[in-house]
Amino acid sequence: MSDDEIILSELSDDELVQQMHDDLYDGLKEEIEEGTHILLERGWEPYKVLTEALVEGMRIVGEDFRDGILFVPEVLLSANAMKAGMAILRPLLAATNAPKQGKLVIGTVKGDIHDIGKNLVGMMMEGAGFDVVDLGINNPVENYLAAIEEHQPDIIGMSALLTTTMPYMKVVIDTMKEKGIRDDFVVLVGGAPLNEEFGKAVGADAYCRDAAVAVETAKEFMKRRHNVRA
Ligand code: B1M
Repeated sequence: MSDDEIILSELSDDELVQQMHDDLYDGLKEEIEEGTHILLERGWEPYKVLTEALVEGMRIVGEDFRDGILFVPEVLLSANAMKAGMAILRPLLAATNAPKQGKLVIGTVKGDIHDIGKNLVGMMMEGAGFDVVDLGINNPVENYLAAIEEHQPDIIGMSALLTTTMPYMKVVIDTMKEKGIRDDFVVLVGGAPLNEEFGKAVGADAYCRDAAVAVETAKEFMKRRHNVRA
């Protein structure tokens, strides 16, 4: 151990969160895992660890990626570190006694390989009592249609992080319309470059700003569906 090595467990909560932002920036997977465990042991709620230590750290990475200070290989390491922290939180977020809500099929659209936000939405939805079928990344419309057929979900969720891939959501929704099945499902969309207006323009039922909004929106739509059926 070098003299200047930082002992994470000796830091205060604020210092540790700050250090985790730095470690995420530097793509240090093991440190992120350790920091996540320490915050949980100190009694932090998994959601607080997720938002304040991990998501906030990734926001900083995103700014420097945008400004050309960080490049793809470095951001990939950050993403790996983030995923390692998320893997620790996942069972904790999913382990609620929430009543069963319904089924969600979710995937990142064709041409797009960003999956952290989608994974986060999936985790939070599981925690809220939804069964989640995750289609992964780079999904052509055929994948959504096949999953609809196989899993008979209540909700279709689509994620896109690129301005070049977000229009593909309309391709999926238009194909559902052509097949006469659009109104059988709730369609929710999300991803950093989207907004409310875009969600309306592509014909989604709602745009979800973040994972917490996705959960609330999904629950609201399930309530409406149950009322209509009743
Ligand atoms: Co990329 N990337 N990236 N990237 N990347 C962005 C998106 C970018 C904004 C960075 C920047 O310039 N500031 C920019 C897009 C610019 C644009 O389109 N105008 C960009 C670019 C340009 C690229 C490449 C083209 C770079 C290149 O190759 N030159 C390339 C494209 C690859 C491809 O997809 N074909 C690329 C690649 C990558 C990596 C592979 C290195 C890596 C992805 C790793 C991975 O996901 N496994 C990566 C990353 C990590 C990012 C940033 C830095 C972070 C994204 C992220 O994970 N955020 C991102 C910068 C940014 O977004 N500001 C950037 C954290 C996550 C929790 O937030 O995904 O927004 P987010 O999810 C939120 C909400 O949006 C919402 O809830 C989530 C949780 O609260 N939400 C949903 C998301 N999906 C939802 C679905 C729903 C509901 C809500 O359904 C119901």
